[in-house]
Amino acid sequence: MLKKDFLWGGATAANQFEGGYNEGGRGLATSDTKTNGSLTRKRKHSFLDENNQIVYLHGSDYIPQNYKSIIDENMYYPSHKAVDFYHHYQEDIALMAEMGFQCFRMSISWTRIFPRGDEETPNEEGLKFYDKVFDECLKYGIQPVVTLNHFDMPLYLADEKNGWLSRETVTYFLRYCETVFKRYKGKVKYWMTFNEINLLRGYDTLGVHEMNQQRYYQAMHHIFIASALAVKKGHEIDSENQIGMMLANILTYPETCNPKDVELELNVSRRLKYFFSDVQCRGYYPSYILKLLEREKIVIKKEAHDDEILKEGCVDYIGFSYYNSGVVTTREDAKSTLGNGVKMAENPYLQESEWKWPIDPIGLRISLNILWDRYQKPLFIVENGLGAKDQEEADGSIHDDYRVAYMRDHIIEMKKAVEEDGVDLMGYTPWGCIDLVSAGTGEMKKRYGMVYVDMDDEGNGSLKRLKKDSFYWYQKVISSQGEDL
Ligand code: P53
Repeated sequence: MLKKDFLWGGATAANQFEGGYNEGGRGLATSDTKTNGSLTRKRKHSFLDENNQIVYLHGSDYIPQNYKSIIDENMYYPSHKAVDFYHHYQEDIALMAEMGFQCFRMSISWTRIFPRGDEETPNEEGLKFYDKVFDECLKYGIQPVVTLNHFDMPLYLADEKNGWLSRETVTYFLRYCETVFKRYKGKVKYWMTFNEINLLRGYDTLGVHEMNQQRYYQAMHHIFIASALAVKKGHEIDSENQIGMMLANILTYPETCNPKDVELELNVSRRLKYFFSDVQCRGYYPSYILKLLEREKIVIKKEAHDDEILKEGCVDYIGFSYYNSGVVTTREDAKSTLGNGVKMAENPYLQESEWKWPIDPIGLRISLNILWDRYQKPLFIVENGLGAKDQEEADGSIHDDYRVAYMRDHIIEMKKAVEEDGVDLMGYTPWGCIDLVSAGTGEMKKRYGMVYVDMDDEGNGSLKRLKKDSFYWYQKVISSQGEDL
């Protein structure tokens, strides 16, 4: 059995869910300058190659954008309205409660609290909004699980201060964290610092216009320091706080037993994932990265106490997303690449989603075991799910048996990791429990939810909420503590 206080729930992020982008005194965030469709598709999933060129997983016809704070009236920006949780939070939280949620993962929009980022005092109206949201959750016994930074930052800090390249940003981020830790003390106990810290690359997440390897590692150093300081501060303010990291756990397999493939997979998984969890869980840079920096002649500018800060700011738990696995190969003729010269192969044993993400439930059990073996820290599956198109029937029902099948298979493997392997697992929050905007593509039709939201890719629709078949299924799963699948 899963433990008694296992947290069942669902997950969202402000810029994909909340909307109300210019209400309540909120300032612009980098995510507010992201249009939908192909532009964003090409800006995501990037990787730096040996020549400091950014390689995009979804294609090479990237249109360079060197934009500054410009919102073009003729373009559609999905984050502006998103699915309007800002005005629907009561209805949405009631739906979560009806499913039996014990927790709700969401992010705070930094610019709701500090509209430019560098103010001395926070925006009271922004703070009030989250008071209302948390109170609404607690009314139903739902624990908020809060990501402090989910794929955006104040536009002002990006454009005027060079984003995370600047040490100043650490100070501003800390001011924001301290403000919300104090304000929501007693209401929020579970936190995460940076969403998918290992996928931060673009302007939207790092706030850096022109990126190269040197800059990337410097910006990431600042993020590691900011996260560690936030963990320390959060513990000082409330010793009850549980503050985790958040890793995009993309599992990689070697294509064959050729030791060269196996060695490649080791190196890829270190650079893609374990570098980040090693720093945040162990409190220091791993040797393989120090050697890499040395070889590449990358010098990170550190301040005197940075090494101590990293040591003292280790996370309490590992939150991670798990959607799929990938295969890496040394075969020259393999066609797709992961960037960095790494070639990818197809996995003949797995089916793919409509968006070509391989579906691999066993990979979830493997991932849980790898992370548990490596760190011995509690784990929390804070994202998982199937992005798929849904069809609304004439009577308003939505038969998403494909989503139920995906979640069932993953929950089965998750339970094996707990019950048969003894992994310490805190909870499970499937992604986009109420339909929201896709991070990778800006689309609405790539839906993850158990609640349907009537809106299309251009933002048209009534925003009405409908319960899908998966809603009733998940309700049953939660009430049976994962036994009735
Ligand atoms: P979308 C890539 C790979 C794994 C997770 O993704 C990823 C991404 C970014 O696209 O992001 C996480 O919306 C992220 C969420 C995101 C979700 O996965 O592209 O934390 O913000 O929406 C699903 O289908």
